[in-house]
Amino acid sequence: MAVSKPVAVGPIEAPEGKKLSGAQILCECLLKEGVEVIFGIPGGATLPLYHALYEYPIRHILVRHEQGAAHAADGYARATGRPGVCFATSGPGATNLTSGIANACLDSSPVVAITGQVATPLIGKDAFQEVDITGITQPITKHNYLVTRVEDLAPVVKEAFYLATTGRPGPVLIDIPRDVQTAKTNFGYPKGIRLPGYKPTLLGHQRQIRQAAALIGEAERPVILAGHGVIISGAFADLRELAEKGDIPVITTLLGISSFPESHRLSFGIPHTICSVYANTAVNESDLLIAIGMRFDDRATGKTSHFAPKARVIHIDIDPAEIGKNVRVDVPIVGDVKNVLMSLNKEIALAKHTEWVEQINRWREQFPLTIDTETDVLLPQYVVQQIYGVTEGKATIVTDVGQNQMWAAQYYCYDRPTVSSPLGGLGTMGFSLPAAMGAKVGRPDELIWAIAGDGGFQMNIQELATVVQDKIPVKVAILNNGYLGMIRQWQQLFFERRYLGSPLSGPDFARVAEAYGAAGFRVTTKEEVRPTLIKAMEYDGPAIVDFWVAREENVYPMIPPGAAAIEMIHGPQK
Ligand SMILES: Cc1ncc(C[n+]2csc(CCOP(=O)(O)OP(=O)(O)O)c2C)c(N)n1
Repeated sequence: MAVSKPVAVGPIEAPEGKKLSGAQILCECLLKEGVEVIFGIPGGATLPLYHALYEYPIRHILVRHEQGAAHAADGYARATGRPGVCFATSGPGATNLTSGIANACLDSSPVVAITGQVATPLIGKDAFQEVDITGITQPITKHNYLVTRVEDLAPVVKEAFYLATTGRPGPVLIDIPRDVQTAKTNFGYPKGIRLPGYKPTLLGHQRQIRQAAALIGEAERPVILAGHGVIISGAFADLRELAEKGDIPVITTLLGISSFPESHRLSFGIPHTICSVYANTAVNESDLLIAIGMRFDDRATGKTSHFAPKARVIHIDIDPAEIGKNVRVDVPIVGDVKNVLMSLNKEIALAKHTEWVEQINRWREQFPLTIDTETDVLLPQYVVQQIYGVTEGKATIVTDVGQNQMWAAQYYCYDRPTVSSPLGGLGTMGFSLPAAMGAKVGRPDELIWAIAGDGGFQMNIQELATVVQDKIPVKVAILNNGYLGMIRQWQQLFFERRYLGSPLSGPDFARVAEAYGAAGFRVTTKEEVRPTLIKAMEYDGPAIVDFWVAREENVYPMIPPGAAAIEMIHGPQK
């Protein structure tokens, strides 16, 4: 089993004069880091931690499955910009965290996961509930630690929070054996960090910024591709300035949704395997892509060899490992998005691309995202539109994965920065309820709607107990189509309609919600949608609305597997 020591330790504050146990030291450190809440489940290997935590002013929220703890910490982190913390015991508690940790890793979310481990003399002996969680999570964390000496604990925690939140954020795991939790030492919290091998580049290189400005000046059909990095670095105003000054159309990735107001005249949707025709066409025809805080995920590009064939590429990202990883780049700029955009905006001249913007508008008119407004059938797109209408666009939307996620991306208009947190990279079913719970805990004044499919909702349905017990008034819309809908859509379009494994039964979700102590509603007609949404929002507690939507509705446009973005299937015109 790998043993990590803190790589470097800054000066330690004067000890406070008394010895503390490892468990108390952890709590002191969490307080120093400003942690206000922990999502977790206790076990034998974390009981000393819980014993100590009892005396500290940090809220503990008992989840019903550790995957829920990791997603809640992730949802909290996305909603607040502060690190989210989860606790799990050794063995199965720790392994249950892993989907949530991997999800946070792929989406650059600062989660600090703390696990109990068997006592150090038992490590490597296949002791009861022993797993090598640092080994298991090595590829899905930004860094992880097994703390074998109580003296190392405070510096490790300091480093863990620093690593999780700086540079490209990501999850960090700290594994603490039981005997380290009970051993005592003088407590002191390091004031600083010295990590010689870890120095995120924050300022972009001026020469490359000037080169980028020159390319922008020459471009006739430029497109900005804005990603999650814009949100993480809080560069909303800077992105808007770049777009407006250069008159450049903006397309956001799935994780970049809300980085640019979608009602803006220069906003043109999302390029994706499943999203808007005009966004994919604009990228295909563009002569300059300005990719900002995004990583050219295959779902954004389709077949990369055919991606944006006419464009030169400027790529701005804080993580140098992303540059040139998936697509060829002409001008790389490594740095924090906000810093780079501030410098770039000083270099670029006022420009107009009237004809190009009009051309994309014509594509939008030609291939609009439309829904059949005449039908009496309850369409999932209609439900999302109504959620937008009732919330006046002011809700934080947390989605699950599948068709529901795509409709939430297409039919809610995201105008406010930082408020949406759809999951991107791992696509973990079961994310929405626990992540919405974490977001609501972090931003109690925010209206939080989770949008889920009936499949994904059943994957972490148990967290209904948590939101009821802890009085966390999230609202959940289940787009219930009786299928693992996205899977059925693929089977229909590419696998000869062999619907094996996709038809799905479920409980009466409204009654399940009530059984847990939440409010539950079922909606089967269009007329009921709006009044029921209002009732759910007026209810002073968690509320679940089960929408019985059209069973075989598809998400369009869609790029077939292995195809280029431009080869998308448009779907029937409505
Ligand atoms: C944990 C996990 N298992 C399997 C999948 C594969 N998968 C992707 S979408 C999907 C269907 C989701 O169905 P549902 O939650 O009902 O949502 P819908 O597509 O109908 O909106 C599945 C099974 C996944 N993304 N995550």
